[in-house]
Amino acid sequence: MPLRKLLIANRGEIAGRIARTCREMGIRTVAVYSDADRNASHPRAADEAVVIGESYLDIARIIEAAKRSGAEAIHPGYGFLSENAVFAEACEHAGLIFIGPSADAIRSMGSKTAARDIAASAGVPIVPVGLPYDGPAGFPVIVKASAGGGGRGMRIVRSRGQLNAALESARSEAERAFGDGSLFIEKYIEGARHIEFQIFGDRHGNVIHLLERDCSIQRRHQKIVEESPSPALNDELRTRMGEAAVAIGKAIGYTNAGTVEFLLAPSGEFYFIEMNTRIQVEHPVTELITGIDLVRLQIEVAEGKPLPRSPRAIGHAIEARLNAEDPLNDFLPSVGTIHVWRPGEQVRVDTAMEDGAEIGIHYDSLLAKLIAFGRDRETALRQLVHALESTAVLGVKTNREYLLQILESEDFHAGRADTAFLPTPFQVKRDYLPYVAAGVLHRRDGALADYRNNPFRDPSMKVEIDGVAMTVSWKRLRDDEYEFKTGAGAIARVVRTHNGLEIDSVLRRYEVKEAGDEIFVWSPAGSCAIRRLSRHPRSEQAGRHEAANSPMPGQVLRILVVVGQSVNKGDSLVVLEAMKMEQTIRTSINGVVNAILVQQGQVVAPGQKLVEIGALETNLTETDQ
Ligand code: MV4
Repeated sequence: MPLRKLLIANRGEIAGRIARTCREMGIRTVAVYSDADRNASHPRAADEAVVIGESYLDIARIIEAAKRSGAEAIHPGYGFLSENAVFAEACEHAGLIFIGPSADAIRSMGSKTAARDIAASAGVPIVPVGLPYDGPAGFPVIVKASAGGGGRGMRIVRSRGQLNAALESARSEAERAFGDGSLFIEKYIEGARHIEFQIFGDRHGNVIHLLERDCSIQRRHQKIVEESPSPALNDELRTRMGEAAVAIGKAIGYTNAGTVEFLLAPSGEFYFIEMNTRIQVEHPVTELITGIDLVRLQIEVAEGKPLPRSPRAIGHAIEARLNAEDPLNDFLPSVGTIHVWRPGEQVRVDTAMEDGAEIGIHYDSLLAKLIAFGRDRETALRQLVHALESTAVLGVKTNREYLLQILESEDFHAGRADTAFLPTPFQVKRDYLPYVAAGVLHRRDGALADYRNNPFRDPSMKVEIDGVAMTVSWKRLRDDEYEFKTGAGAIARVVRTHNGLEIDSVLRRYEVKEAGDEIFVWSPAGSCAIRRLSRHPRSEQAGRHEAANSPMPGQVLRILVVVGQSVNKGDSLVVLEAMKMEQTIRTSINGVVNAILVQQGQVVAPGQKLVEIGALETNLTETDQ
């Protein structure tokens, strides 16, 4: 019986994406949204929507919403409950079709060690395991959490001396992340690439693969650039890895969409590492080269339809994940209002963003996926770079320039990027004058341009950009012509025109948005947030106190100190969480905890004081401490 109504148990870009395919299929959709997502865009992407309270993990509320709305099926998307066997079972028990694999398949692949055993039994190569008792020959190894994936609880260990500490820290991280601290150890494959195969199983025993995706470019195990096909595979290797992926699917009678992850060693040997039993963030690159809508195929397989024959692929697709994070501040999350949202054109854009969208700390940092398709890799790459350069986001910091740095690097261009390619430190050598000139001159009313607090001096402004404080002054030469200077001596002649700013004879367009004490400036060459600083430097705090401030917006997860406790430089004080990432705040001085200014669970803003430390009265010199 063809489906008529489907509930999407997810949010953000994937919710809108699933709704789009359902609309094309003539299936009515029900969205669910949390209290924090009341004004998000995804509820409007569906035919109707139901509020489900605090969390997208509330199985009872989601099932109840499906029953009340008359939905016959639930699509979990990715993340949240998408690999939760209990949820899959709850759907079936409620008479709802779960758009995904069986609960048993989810369960069997949920344990990384059980998954390895299944792969080995299917004759698929797995990474050699075991403690390297036979001396240094066994190193390096990698410690992994049996219950985890995606890098949580993972440690690379290069010598015996590091092993115990690594096991201890991996165990506690795995305990915290998965409630299960059990670990296993593998031989670490140096310079490996992360190659994953999309597989599909139907309810007639067929299992096919839809080729591979190269996901080697990850930052702290978060994928940021993915492509298909992989520049590292030849047809022979592709055939063997595809057969291995299908063999694993067949070994467990897999149905619906799944992804088999491999490591490809520089030697050309490949090893199974884990299997994901859901649709993945990066599925669009597979869709663009095969011409198959994977969400449509998921629904058709769930309706009992047979799979198509394995597709022939054409061309090349590359995806970049645009995140709300600050590459110049350790990629900490960036929150705020999206005053201007204008993604690049000529590429596929999967997003839930729009002008005025609020970016908070509760959900992950993904703003959009930009996916370019071309007849070959160079064409796709050129299109993606162009689209990213013309993507304007004003109101939050993003990794746009970082993505451009990766895509334009020689290693990426040559297809040499393996898992060790990152973290290339993000360098930005920017001439800030054009951005400040754009910020000052964007107000036609001259409110900033003519601002001066001293009639005998040129107008000037004290600002901070990318964490660098500077004073910029300017003077009007004639009509719309100005001369701008920085305290460091940089100078530029700027003419304001209707087409943008002509700076030292080069015309560029800028987009500017003021919000509070920040001026967001965007140009194709780059974007930045200019924070206006008060003219009078803050009175130096008495040297006796220091407040540990929050470096980012977040929620207080754990408070690790008590009032009166002595602390040494580098000791952990508070753990914050934002966008599913934990950040430990440490003290930068020796002292005693004078006051704890926050409570567990409290949401804090960037710069907010968390803990006050009284400096120790000591004449110890730095070297003695
Ligand atoms: C590995 C590995 C090398 N050797 N296992 C990363 C998360 C999960 N998907 C599996 N991952 C890896 N497992 C062995 N035996 C390399 C990765 C890996 C990786 C490791 C460190 C830093 C970045 C990485 C990116 C992709 C894969």
